[in-house]
Amino acid sequence: MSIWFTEELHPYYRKGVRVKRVLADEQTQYQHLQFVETEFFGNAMILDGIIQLTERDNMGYHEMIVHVPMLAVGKPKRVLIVGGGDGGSLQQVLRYDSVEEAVVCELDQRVVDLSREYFAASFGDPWADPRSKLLVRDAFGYLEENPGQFDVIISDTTDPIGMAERLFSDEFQKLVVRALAPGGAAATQCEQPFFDTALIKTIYQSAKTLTKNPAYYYANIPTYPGGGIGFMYVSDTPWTNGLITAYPPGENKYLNPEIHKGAFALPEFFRKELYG
Ligand code: SPD
Repeated sequence: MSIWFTEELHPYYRKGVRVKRVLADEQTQYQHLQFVETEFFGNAMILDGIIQLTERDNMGYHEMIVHVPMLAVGKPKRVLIVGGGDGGSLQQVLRYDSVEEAVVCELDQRVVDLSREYFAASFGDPWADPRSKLLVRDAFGYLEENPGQFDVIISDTTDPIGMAERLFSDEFQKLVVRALAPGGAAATQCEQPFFDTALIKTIYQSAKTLTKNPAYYYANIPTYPGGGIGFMYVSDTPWTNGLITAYPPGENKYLNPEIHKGAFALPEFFRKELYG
């Protein structure tokens, strides 16, 4: 049997992947959680009807959201991942020998449990690393309690719908910047230039009032709307510092020096909108 899964994040745009079989389908305390085996993209996790990641194309997302701020900072020791219960960002963070602690603040334990099962072939078990610390709780309170604590903060979130909407607020961004150590850097999942221009602009303008060198960058991920997604880099430290930092041990599948630089090049309509 083979079926199409179609996603409609925006009311005017749809995309689909062919699914071989459903691996898990449950309503957790927070959301509708599904794992499917797809025809081309390997296993995929779907939350409330929206594809979060697939085994085949997640590397563009996880390598870019993690390594851009990590390389800019140089030798990050303490890292916080907000969301990220699938373990993909954690796996990339743990490649750095300098990392002493990687805290993951994930609300939904079931996302962690089922990802450990269905993404084991891709991510191994990053949770077993003694530097990993899983906190099953809301990130707002944790950020409030930890000012100046983290060299890097990665907001590996879902889309700004329902309970995730406030992770795209000014209030959240202020807490993230406040939780950074001096010279620290944050990267946050920041949607799609064509579909979410106004939201991205608001987030950039807020980042600009909080830090000296925010910038937007982009990665190609075929299973996301529009074929890709962007990130907001938020820091006093320029992202360009990362261009001269050696990569951590392990293999990059997406990032290379040209991609790193090119990711910050924006289409003219969007560059004007964002930077004026
Ligand atoms: N429109 C889909 C955006 C998904 C962003 N979250 C991905 C989580 C991967 N760790």
